[in-house]
Amino acid sequence: MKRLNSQLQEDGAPLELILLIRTLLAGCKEISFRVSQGALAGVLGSLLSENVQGETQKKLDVISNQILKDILRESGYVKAISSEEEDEVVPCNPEGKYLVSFDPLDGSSNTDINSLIGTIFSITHAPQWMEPDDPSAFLQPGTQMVAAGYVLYGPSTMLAMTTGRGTHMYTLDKTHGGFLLTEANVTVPEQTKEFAINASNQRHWEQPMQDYVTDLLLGDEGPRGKNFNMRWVGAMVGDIHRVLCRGGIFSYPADKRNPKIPGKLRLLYEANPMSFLIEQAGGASSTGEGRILEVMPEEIHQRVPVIMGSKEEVETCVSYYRR
Ligand code: P6P
Repeated sequence: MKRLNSQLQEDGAPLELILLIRTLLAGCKEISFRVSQGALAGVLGSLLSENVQGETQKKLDVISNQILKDILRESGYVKAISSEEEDEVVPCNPEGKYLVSFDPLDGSSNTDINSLIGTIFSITHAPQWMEPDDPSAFLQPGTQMVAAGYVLYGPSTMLAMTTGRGTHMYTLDKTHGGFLLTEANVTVPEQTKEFAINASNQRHWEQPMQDYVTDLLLGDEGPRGKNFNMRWVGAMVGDIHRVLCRGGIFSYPADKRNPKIPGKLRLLYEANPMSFLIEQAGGASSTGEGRILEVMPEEIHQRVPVIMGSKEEVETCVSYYRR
C-alpha cells in the first residue's frame, strides 16, 4: 500500500507542506494513543474550565490541544495557530510559511461513552505582512486553504485529507506508525437516502429547514417519493466520514434562539475543512445562502449554518431556502 508521503508528492504538495502535515499527524498519533487508553490513563471526564465557546472542556480536549500546539510550534513551519480551545491566536515562528486552524478533539462529549471523536485541521499560507499574533491573517475564505483533513479516532485511526487534488483516505498502521493509502479519490454519491441532523432542535430551525426535514420524514408518502434513514453521531467528524464513505446529507442549521449566532459549527476549523474534503469528493457544501468556502470570516471563532454532502440532495435542501 502507498504511504502518505508518496500520495502527497504525487499530488504536487511542496516539501515544506508535506513536512508540516507529517508533523501535525505525529501529534494526532499521540492523541490516538491517549484516546485509546481511556479510563486507564485518567484522561476521561470534564474539567471545571470552559473554552471560548462556553463549552465545558474535557480533559482530552486540553491534552489534545496542548499536544498539537507544542508539536506545531516546535516545527518551525507554522507562523500562527487558531484552535477551538484557544481564545486568541497562538503566535509561533515569525518566519513560518503556514497558518494552521484546528479543532483538536471534535465531538469530545463522546469521549466518556467511547464513541467517535476526531481532530479536524485546515492549513493556509501565512501572509508575509502579518505579525504572528495578528488574527486578521486567519480571516481568509476557505477557497484559500492549501490542505485540510481530519483524523478519526475510531475502531481504526483513519485520516481523510485533501491538498486540492482529490480527497484520499488513509489508515494508521500501528505496527510501524505510518498512514497507508486505503482509498484514493473518494467520491460522494450524488444522491442519498440518509440524512444527519439533530432533530430535537427542529422547532428552532429556520422555516426552510423545518419544511425540508418534514418532507424527508414523510418519506414515500410525501413529496420526495422515497423513504429516508437518519443517523446522528454527535461528532461532525463521524457523520462526515460516513457521508464520504457512502453518501448522505449533514446539517447543523441556524437556530432561531440565537439569531446573532448563525448555527453551532465553527467556520475556520470545522465547516471549511469539511467543505474542502466534501467538494474535492464531488459533494456540495452550503450555508443555505451560498457556498461555505466563499464565506469571508469576520472573526476566528465565527459560526456558520452547515448543509453538506451528496450534491443533488444539498441542492434540493438549498432549494427550500429559495421558495
Ligand atoms: P449537538 C461537537 O460538539 C459538535 O461541534 C460537532 O462535532 C457535532 O456535529 C455537533 O457539535 C453536535 O451538536 O447539538 O447534537 O450536541
